[in-house]
Amino acid sequence: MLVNGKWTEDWQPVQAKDEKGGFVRQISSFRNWVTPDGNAGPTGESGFAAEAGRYHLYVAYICPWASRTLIGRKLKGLEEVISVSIVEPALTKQGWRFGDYPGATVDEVNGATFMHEIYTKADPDFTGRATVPVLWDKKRATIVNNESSDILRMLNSGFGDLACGEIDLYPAPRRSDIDTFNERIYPSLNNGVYRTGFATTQIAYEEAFAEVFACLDWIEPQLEGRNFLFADHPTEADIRLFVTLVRFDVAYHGLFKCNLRRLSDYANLKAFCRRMLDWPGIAETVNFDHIKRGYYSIESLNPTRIVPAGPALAEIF
Ligand SMILES: N[C@@H](CCC(=O)N[C@@H](CS)C(=O)NCC(=O)O)C(=O)O
Repeated sequence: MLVNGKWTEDWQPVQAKDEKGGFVRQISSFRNWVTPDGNAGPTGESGFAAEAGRYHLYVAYICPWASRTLIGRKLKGLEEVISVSIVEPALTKQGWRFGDYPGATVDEVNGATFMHEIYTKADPDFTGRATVPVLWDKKRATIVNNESSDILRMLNSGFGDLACGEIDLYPAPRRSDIDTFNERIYPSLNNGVYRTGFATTQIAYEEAFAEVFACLDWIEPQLEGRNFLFADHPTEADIRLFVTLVRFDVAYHGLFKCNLRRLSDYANLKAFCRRMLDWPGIAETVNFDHIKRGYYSIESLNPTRIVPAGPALAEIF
């Protein structure tokens, strides 16, 4: 991670934990918003007006948080408006790296080799982990925002007429349902699988494990007879659910020891994932090779870094 702008330590040993050995995720630190007129959003400062070609997304295919933003960019038809760089799947001693691994890209905007260079470009004294996703402003040469839930929401409404208006990811009549759903699944499922996988005590592991499966059991009947959670098309809630479910059997079940059941044992959740994958644009954001290789290269959980041979996406969904 970076300390006062200097890359100081290996990524692996420095996952933060609480007094019970539970995994603690870093709070995102850049919280500005792109808005149609450049006025300030709910947090941060003003001056980030929607413009084609001005903003750039830094993502990893392995990462569920970054994948939220890749899906949002597709569903809102913003591919020509916002450019993208994709890091290689395996974290290096210096964090995420750009390069020529199949499916990854170089950084054509800043010419960086490592993601941490993007953070120090924005703030030469930055302290923290150099996480993805990052929304970068080419004009002001700074990070607009590095919190995926903010970025997903600004992709929906911050780009005004530049975005496709056909799909509203946060429809007004269902906002409180979507918020309630998001708040329920973030700690217990989206971050719950990480709390399970990175627990350093038995008790922290078992608590997180129980929450993961209680949450899946709670969602399964909600999808009975429904294509999507709150509309006849995917909303934020579906995106935030999908990015965790699609990684479940291939990464979380094995590596993170979330193994009470497989995702594919849940008929409605599995069918939901298939529908999401069939929605135009979504399957292109799912790179199973990156997901597998990325998770299984986490040395603290898999010292041999052997990547399991199975299962393939088509075998699960
Ligand atoms: N709050 C962030 C979390 C992002 C995050 O934790 N990304 C992980 C990848 S899945 C990362 O970049 N980790 C690198 C590190 O921790 O050094 C968000 O939702 O945008």
